[in-house]
Amino acid sequence: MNAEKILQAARLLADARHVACLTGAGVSAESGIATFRDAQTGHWSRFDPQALASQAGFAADPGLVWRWYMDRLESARERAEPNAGHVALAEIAARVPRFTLITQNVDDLHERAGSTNVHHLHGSIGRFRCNECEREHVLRAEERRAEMPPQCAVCGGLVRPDVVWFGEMLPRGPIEAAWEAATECDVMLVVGTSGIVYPAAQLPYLASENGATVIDVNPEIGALADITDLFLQGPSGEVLPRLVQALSALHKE
Ligand code: BJW
Ligand code: ZN
Repeated sequence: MNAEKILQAARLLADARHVACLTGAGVSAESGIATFRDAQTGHWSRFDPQALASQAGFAADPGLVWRWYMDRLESARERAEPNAGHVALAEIAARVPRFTLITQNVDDLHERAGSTNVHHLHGSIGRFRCNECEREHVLRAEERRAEMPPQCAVCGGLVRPDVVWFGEMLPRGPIEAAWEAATECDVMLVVGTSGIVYPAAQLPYLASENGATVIDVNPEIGALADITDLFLQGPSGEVLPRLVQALSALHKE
């Protein structure tokens, strides 16, 4: 990653009034959490995450979907720690007048790295609700190990993680906050997303149409290439700390 591009990005952040940041699975990759479209590892490599993360997948095999989420919950909550990329985003937030963090991730690594007010577009892997009546379900330890999802105490429906599957609506609060930030920001920092899942992928377009500069941090050139003004190629755990360093140096000038 060339130092001139890092400095250019730091200058854009230093001059911004409002930075909106959209993160995807790539920001958690260096914490050991598998992304969706990169190769899955181990037991789960035989299954298509896009098929599992759907109402049809749950109906076809609720036990399989339940085990997938329980394994992912364990890796996200018990094995994974925030990485240098998550920490750097919390540090950038502290150095700009306004920072809105929008994530597609269902883990809580941004919060654990010190970010506050995180808008989770696709829900949280640590909350549960009934698939029928939507009532919240507090998960018991033995239910985590079970082969089948628990049943709702009220209606008997199957319990599922409070995440957004394909074909489902995104939660109103986070999507409204994200839309407003994308419309108003002067810099849109996109980190670790393939940019192919909508409506989240619309946000950088919206920001660009409204005059914001789009900075993309990713090891691979992806679907957002057309509207990216500055591409910082590399893993976010390496690129973002360098951006923080450059931003701090500018503040001291
Ligand atoms: C690194 C890295 C490192 C690696 N550092 N980077 C308009 C057009 C076309 C289709 C649609 C549309 N509107 C809606 C749709 C349908 C659908 C959709 O988008 N389909 C597409 C596949 C085409 N969208 C929906 O259904 C959404 N709902 C909706 O629109 O409701 C209205 C509606 C209802 C009914 C009918 C029609 C409309 C809901 C989408 C929900 C997505 N849910 C999931 C699962 C969440 C729960 C769970 O975690 O299990 O969300 S799917 C999955 O994809 C997950 C992710 O949040 C999401 C995005 O993936 P992400 O984060 O970008 O990860 P990857 O793996 O794709 O990419 C990783 C990236 O990281 C790569 O670029 C790597 O290079 C990079 N990377 N290492 C930095 N170290
Ligand atoms: Zn119920």
